[in-house]
Order: sequence, then C-alpha cells, then structure tokens
Amino acid sequence: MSGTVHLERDGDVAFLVIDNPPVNAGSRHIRKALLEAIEAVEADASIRAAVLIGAGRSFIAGSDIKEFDLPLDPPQLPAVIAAIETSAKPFVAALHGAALGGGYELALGCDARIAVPGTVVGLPETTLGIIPGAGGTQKLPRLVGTAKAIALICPGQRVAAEQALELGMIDALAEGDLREDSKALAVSLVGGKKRIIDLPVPQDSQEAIASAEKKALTSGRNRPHIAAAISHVKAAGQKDAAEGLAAERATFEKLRVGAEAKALRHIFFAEREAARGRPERSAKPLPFRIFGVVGAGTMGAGIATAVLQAGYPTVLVDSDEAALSRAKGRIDAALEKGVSSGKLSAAAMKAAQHNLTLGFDLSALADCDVIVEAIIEELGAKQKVFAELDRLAKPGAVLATNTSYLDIDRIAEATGRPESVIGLHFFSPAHIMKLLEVVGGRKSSEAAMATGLAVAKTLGKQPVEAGNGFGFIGNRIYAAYRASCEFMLEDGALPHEVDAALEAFGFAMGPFAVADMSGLDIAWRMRQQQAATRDPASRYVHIPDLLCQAGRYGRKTGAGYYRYDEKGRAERSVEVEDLIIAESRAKGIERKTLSREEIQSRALATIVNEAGLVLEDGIALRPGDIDVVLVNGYGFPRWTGGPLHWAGQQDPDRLMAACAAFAETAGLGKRRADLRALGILGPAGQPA
Ligand code: T1G
Repeated sequence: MSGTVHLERDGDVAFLVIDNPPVNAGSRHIRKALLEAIEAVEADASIRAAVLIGAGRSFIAGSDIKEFDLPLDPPQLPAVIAAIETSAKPFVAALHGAALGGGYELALGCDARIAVPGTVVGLPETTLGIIPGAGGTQKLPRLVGTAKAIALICPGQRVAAEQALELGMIDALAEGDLREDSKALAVSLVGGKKRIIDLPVPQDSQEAIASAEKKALTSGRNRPHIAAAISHVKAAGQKDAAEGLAAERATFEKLRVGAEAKALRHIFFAEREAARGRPERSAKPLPFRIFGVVGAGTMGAGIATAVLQAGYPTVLVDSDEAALSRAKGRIDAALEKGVSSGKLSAAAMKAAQHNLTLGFDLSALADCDVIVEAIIEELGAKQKVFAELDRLAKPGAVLATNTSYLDIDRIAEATGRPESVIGLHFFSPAHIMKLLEVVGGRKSSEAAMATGLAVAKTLGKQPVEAGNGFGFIGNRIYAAYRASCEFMLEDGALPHEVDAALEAFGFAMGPFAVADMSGLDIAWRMRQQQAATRDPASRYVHIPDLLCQAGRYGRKTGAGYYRYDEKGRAERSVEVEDLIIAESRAKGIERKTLSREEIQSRALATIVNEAGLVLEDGIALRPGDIDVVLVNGYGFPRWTGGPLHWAGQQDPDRLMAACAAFAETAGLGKRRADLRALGILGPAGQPA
C-alpha cells in the first residue's frame, strides 16, 4: 500500500497533494485516497474550488505499472475522474515533472491544466502495449483534433509544456509559483465547470486523418494496440461520450492482460534494473565534468556529440588535422539536426559548440575526468594510446575504450592503473543509439564501473553492465545469430528468404540487409584476426569471405549480398546466389528449401542458446539485461520483451528441440546452454 493524498486548505481553495514517491504512480491506494479527498471537497461547503498537485518531483507519472499484473481494484481511475467531472466545483490540475498516462488523463478530467515550464505531458500507454484506459482517446481529440490525437497517442509522444500549451493540451504555463498560479486559476473558475468530455471534436479532413493513421501504423509496426488506439480516437465524437469511454476501457482491460503488454512491461522494468548494474555494488561514481575523446573518426565524433549534447566540456583529440576538421563538421551537423528535430534547443547547441575543444596531442586531455578512446579496432594501437594516457591523464581519471570486441584486460595491462580502465561500448551512431555496454575488466575498480554506469545515464543512454568476454553481450550473440543465418545459406536458403523470414518475426532488418548496410569488410577483418584461434570443430561458412574477396562490401560498394540500384534499392543478385549454390555443392551439402518458420526457429534458437551461454559465462548479470541489449541495440522486436522473455513464453519442449537442431547444424564445437538450469524456459503447455 504506497503513498497518500494530503488535503490542505488555502482559504476557500483545497489542495489535494498526491504523495507517492518516487514518481507519484497512480496506485490503487492513491486512487482510493484521491476519491476520498474529492468527496471531502464536495461535502465541504466552505471549499469553492480545488487543485490537484504532486508532492516531490512530479505530478502523477502514470498508473502504477507494478499493479498491471494484478486485478483492477476499485476505485478504478475512470471513477475517480468521474467524481471530479460530476462535482459542481472547479478542479485544476497543477503539473510539474511528468503528467503521463493516467496522470494526464486525471488532468484531462479537471476543468483546467496549468504546468511549470519543462513539465512533460502525454499518453505513452502504447509503449506498454495498451491504450489510454481512462478517457485519453476520447478527450485528447476534443482538444487537438483527431489527426493530431492519433499522431500523439500512437507513438506515445511526450510533449513539453510549452508545446502542450500551443496544442491546447494545457491551458496555462505557471510563470511564478505553481501553487499561487493554480489557486488563482481555480478561483477564476468558481461557479462553472469546463468538462472536456462535453466539447465537440474539432473536424479534421479525412485526408489528414488518413495520413496520420497510415504514419502511425507504419511507425507502430502495425501492432494491434496501435490499431486499437486509432480506432478509439476516430470514434471520439462519433458516438455518445459514455459509450466511447466504456468502449475504450474495455479495449484497455483486454490489452492490459495480453502477452504483448506483459512483454513491454518486462522490458520497461528490465531497462531500469539493467541501469543499476551489479546490485551488490556499493561504490559511488567518481565526480566527472570534463570529457576527453581520442579519435576523430565516425565513432569518436558521435561520442563527442553525445557528450556535448548532454552539456559537458569535451576535448576531442586526433593527430590528423583533416580528421579533426571532418569530425567538427559532423558534430555541427548532428547538433543542427538535433535542433531542427526539436530534440535540442538552439541555446543548447551553442553551448555544446562552445564546449568543444579540438586537440592534436593527447596532452590536451590532461584535465579530463573521463576519457573515451575510439580509435581503430587494433589491439597494438589501443595499447599504445593507453600507455600514453597513463602518462598524461590526471590521477583518478576513468580511461574507457570503445572497443567492440577486443580484450579490455590486454588494453588495461598497457597502463599502470588497470583499476581505472573500463569499456564503454557505444553503438553507431553514438549520439543517437541508446544502448551503451559498460564493460568491466578483471582489474576494473567498482568505482570506475559505477562511474561508467553514471556516465551512461547522464548521456541519456541505456546502460547494461557486461563482462570482458569476446563481443561482450550484444556482438557475441549477434555474431552467433549471423553465423546461423550463414549456415542456412549453405543449407538451402537464399539471402532474401532469410531476411524476409526474420523481418516477418519483427526484426527491423534481416541479417544480410544489415551486413550490407554496416559493411561486410568489418566482420571480415574480425574473422581474419580470429582465424588463428577459431575452433576447427565449429562450422565455418566462406560465403561472406568470398563476397569480400570479390570487393562486394555491401551498400558502400554498390553490392554485397544484394546489388543496389542508383537509388540504393536492394535487388537480388544472381551472381551471389550462384556463388552460394556453388559453395553448397563444394561442401557436398544437398540444398533444401527452408520454410519461414524453420528459418525463424533456427535463428531464434541460436540467439537463445548464445544468450544462455553469455549468462553461464557470467558476461551478463541477468536474463533481462540481455533482453535490453538485443532490443535496444540489435533491432530485436521490443513487443516480444526480448529473446529471453520470448523464450519463456514458448513451449519448452519445442524450444529445446529447436536448440538441439541448431546445435546439430552448427557443428560439433557448439556448446549448448542449460536453459532449464538458467530458469529461461517457461512452464510446459505454453502455446506453441
Ligand atoms: N508505475 C510504477 N513505477 C514507475 C512508473 C509507473 N508508471 N514510472 C516509473 N516508475 C518507477 C521506475 O520503475 C523506477 O523505479 C522509478 O519509478 C524511477 O523511474 C490508465 C494504465 C516518469 C518519465 O508510461 O516514463 O497510466 O527502478 O528511472 O528516468 O491510461 O519513469 O527506482 O525501482 O524511469 O526520472 C503510463 C512511465 C502508465 C510513465 C521518470 N505512464 N515512467 O523517468 O525515472 S500506463 C508511463 C516514465 C497508464 C492509464 C494507463 C519515467 C518518468 P526504480 P525512472 P526517470
């Protein structure tokens, strides 16, 4: 039972103060306490108006997601909102921090909404696989029109107060004290009610609605809850308000207990748990203010942009003047794009540009608290840089490498301070991709790791702690998945068939389209570096090497697994398909057609098995961390909850059989994870 609602008096205005740290989630206890307070306001003739306000850092950030797996206890939120709307007295919602989901729906039940600048409002329920369930789909269209309501609700858009005022989502900005301004607003409404539900829906053109609907379905990957949200928004104003509200609630209650909502709730909490890193770590982050980045290539420029966007002074060093100048151009372009997309204010861009210092020599990093190395993926070169950093960096500075798969310990041993060396593995483009693997070497100190996690959060990234194994968490699992898909090419599938099957499962792009986009030569170079240590027992596919030897590096050379026309459109390549068929023949493999289901089964079994090995090897702390990595960094469909949550929803016998079949095709060297011992398998009898 969490939180409470204090009823305070200020003259003849009542303040209902919602107090349920940390984000004033609208728990069942809060709903009950709110309803009692509203009834008390109603019964007290000396109270002429009321204000709802949040204690602490926020208004109500939404209904309590932790209760979604429990039965819906009365009073449910619609009843609380109805009590406000049927009251003869005006209620004002005084907003700060976040008023999201049920919190914003409560505000929509009030007669007016006032917010302090910087407040965020919105209806992000679709990010949890549901739809607004307390009037959001019926009231927001009455404020902003049908097309705009679709554009806001379907992506779960969070709107800053200033924009919300322009849209009519709030009625006023509190320029002074929120309590005083909200009280004045409440008093100004005495004697009347301004119920949104009584307003007509402003008429939009059919074209505008159709265009918003198409965009929402496309970016929402045609998920059922997106279609449902659209349907209810379009119904607003078309039928009796009570009927519209009841229909919305029924759909919300149905979606709320569905597999997709359960999966999205899992990933919501898994992301927050992952960000905490090792639970037993007591070390606090070291203080940091000035960042250094070594290497002005794509990654270095991206990392510098991410740090500058967060508002930190950044020294970017490269011995190549031309590289520095190119990086400066990339950084300015990225910052300008941030402003044009509304993600960054013009002032923040100016501050970021002012915060950038370019240097040609590592000595320019002498005052940096955190230094991220992002030079070529070559161990010797990195060891040389770290030996220099050891000589130049201030005592206590955290020395991070952005390596994708090299051994952190080998890099750390080049310094006299291995306890300060960690991995900060960014994903390209580094200023956009949220995932950041924080990798601990054998000697990395707890303080350095705590600092790495804190840096990730400060940069607005999704941190996941990883152990120092080849490819850490994501690249290791992805490498196994890609190898499994290459096996399928030899066994009978063609690139477009594999890509289509995995895009049908929900991947944003299939593995061969991804390979062409990122460049086949990068993995080729990695395979060449690993050739000496490759397990001779494990199956090896030469097809990608042959493509690279033919100069087919992917999009950047106009041809890879696919050929690309002048507009960059991918087309099947007869040359590649002939090469694949010839490779099967050379290996004595009798090709057979693989069905879409078989392709999906083999690929997913590979991912689940490798994820299990990552857990067995202690590279990931929790199964949920692996879900967070694959969803945030590799296009694994979020609505499945990630590979291990997905695995737990499968029929265990079927999944184990698929893993056995995969191991068979992968060759004798492939270890099988003990999924049952790892607790990954779900109960028997799950839907197949
Ligand atoms: N319910 C329960 N716990 C929540 C919560 C929520 N709605 N939101 C956050 N938390 C916990 C979170 O797990 C973490 O816990 C702590 O609060 C801080 O969160 C009827 C049904 C508000 C912008 O989707 O977007 O209303 O890890 O780390 O970065 O139509 O939290 O400390 O133990 O994210 O400052 C709709 C979800 C619900 C908002 C703050 N609402 N939350 O971000 O902190 S559905 C949402 C957020 C709904 C109605 C339907 C963010 C935040 P712990 P945090 P933050």
